[in-house]
This record gives sequence, C-alpha cells and structure tokens, in this order.
Amino acid sequence: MGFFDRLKEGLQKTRKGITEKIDQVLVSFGKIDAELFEELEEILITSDVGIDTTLKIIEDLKKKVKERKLTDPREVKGLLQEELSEILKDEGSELKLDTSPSIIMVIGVNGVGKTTSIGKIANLLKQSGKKVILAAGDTFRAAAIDQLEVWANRVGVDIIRHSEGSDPAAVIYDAIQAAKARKDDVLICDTAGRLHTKKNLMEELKKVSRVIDRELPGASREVLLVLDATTGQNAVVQAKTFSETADITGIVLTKLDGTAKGGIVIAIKSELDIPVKLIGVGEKMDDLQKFDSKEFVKALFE
Ligand SMILES: Nc1nc2c(ncn2[C@@H]2O[C@H](COP(=O)(O)OP(=O)(O)OP(=O)(O)O)[C@@H](O)[C@H]2O)c(=O)[nH]1
Ligand SMILES: [Mg+2]
Repeated sequence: MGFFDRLKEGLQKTRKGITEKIDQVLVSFGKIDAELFEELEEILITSDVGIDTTLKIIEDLKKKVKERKLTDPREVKGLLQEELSEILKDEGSELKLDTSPSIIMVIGVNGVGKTTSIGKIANLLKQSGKKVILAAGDTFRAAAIDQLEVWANRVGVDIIRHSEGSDPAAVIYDAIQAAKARKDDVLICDTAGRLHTKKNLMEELKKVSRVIDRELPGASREVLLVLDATTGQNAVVQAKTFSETADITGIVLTKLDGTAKGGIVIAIKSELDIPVKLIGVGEKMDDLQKFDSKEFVKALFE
C-alpha cells in the first residue's frame, strides 16, 4: 500500500467521525442558516477539535459565506476544507538533523507510544540512508529496555543499554560516546514515561538535557513529545505540562488510526505553538508518516 492509501486507511475512523457526519448535515439542509452552523459546531467539538478552535472556525465560515454570498450548503464543505488547511498549514514539520551525530530525545507520558515511535523513526531514517543508534533511556522497567532492543533488532540498528534502575543520564552519556566513536548520524533516546512522581520525571529530563548540552554542544537536537490521539483534549494538557520543562521541537501524534476524533490534530496545531512533525497511523513499522497538512486534509475530505 502506498503512503497516501495508508494515511487514508489510518484516518478511516476520523473520516467517519467528521467528514461523513458533515456530509450528512450538508445534504439535509436546504439553505445555509444558523442551525446549520450549530450542527457543524457540534460535529467539530465532539471530534476533539476543541471549543476555542471550533468557535473560530465557525466564525470564519460565517464570514466567508457572507463575503462570497453563498447559499448552497454543499459549498460549505469546500470552505471548511480551506479553513482546516489554513490552520494545519505546516511550517517546519521536517526533522532538523543537520549534524552527525544529531540527537532526538523522545518524551511523553507512559503508554503514548514513545518506544514504538522510536522504532518507526529509526526505520524511516535508516531508509533515508542515515546511520542510527538507539539509547535505552527508560531504565525504570526492564521490559522497556527489552522492548527497545526488539525494535533495534527489527530495524537493524545498534542500541546502548544499561541494566534496569540505572541512571538514564549515564545511558545517554555512553550512547553519545558510542555515536561519536561509530560515526553515527542520529542518536535516538528513549525516556521514561512514568516515575515515582511527576517532579522526578521532569528532573530526569532536565538532567539528560544537561548531559546532551555538555557532550554534544552545537549538535542538531530534536525534542519530540509523543501524544496519543485517543486521549483527546488531555493531549493538549500534557503538551502544556512538558513545555514547562523541555524545549519541545515537535510533536509525534500516535494512534490516529484508533480514534474517530482525529480533530485533535487541529486543536494541537491551533492551541500550541509546536509543529506536529510525525503521525502514527498503525502499529506496524512503516505506520509512521511525516505530517503533511495538505495530504492530511486531502485524506480526510476526498
Ligand atoms: N494503533 C496504534 N497503536 C500504536 C501506535 N503507536 C503506538 N501504538 C501502541 O501503543 C502501545 C504503547 O506503545 P509504547 O511504544 O510501548 O508506548 P511508550 O510511550 O513507550 O510507553 P511506556 O514505555 O510505558 O512509557 C503499544 O501497544 C503500541 O503498539 C499507533 O500509531 N497506532
Ligand atoms: Mg516505552
């Protein structure tokens, strides 16, 4: 299956949840009126687009309908597509990995899909000709280290691991030395999603960051926050919390295939000042895609 078909398939539930419902509303109305906008508003809000963003979209739609003197409800779909494209318009969704080594830190709460996404990112980068190494920085559970190793083997890249309970900063330190010695292009670091307290987690992330500052000054660094699309508005809250500690450079939005509320992409884009760089549309190795707003809107609407 090609890239676009996989995206369309991954967004199937969201198509049903948003696009098909919108279609139903539009054909059931004979004219564009306040009631029609109310119905659209409800669909957007229940698809996790977020209240503020939805209200803004509806305002803009009303304005455009007036400006262009539209009367046929079916024309509203094109307007909505325009509006979403505008909100999702990507600035800088490419990973910036200019130096060798470059480093990618992958952070996020437990279960969102960090380790899986690392495997998929490693695969994408390897396919583009980069030499990749992984660091098992989630030392909180032995299973987490093993899981990353399974991905390293599957993709065919090296991994630096210590034993359970060891200091993640020491793992990252070793991995940086290994990446330099082996002339790797990209080091990808897993991190814990759960520690005894949230404060511990944030302190640990800061410590790892300091090691990177010291050992890889001047290197390209991506700090990717992984968010689970099925958690809805909670994802936006998580992003705000992590932003207080980490200089997040991009978002990886996972499990879009598992939700009918893919509208969360729109909420994230409009409520946070962080680009969505990658989206997960399934559990397999090649089910992670660079986020392309045009393709995304096309996959939703066409
Ligand atoms: N359907 C679907 N499942 C996904 C996707 N990404 C990750 N998963 C699944 O989500 C579950 C959790 O993924 P992990 O990668 O272990 O998550 P994690 O953030 O590393 O979790 P912790 O290590 O516990 O913090 C796994 O069962 C993955 O297969 C996706 O894009 N789509
Ligand atoms: Mg993990």
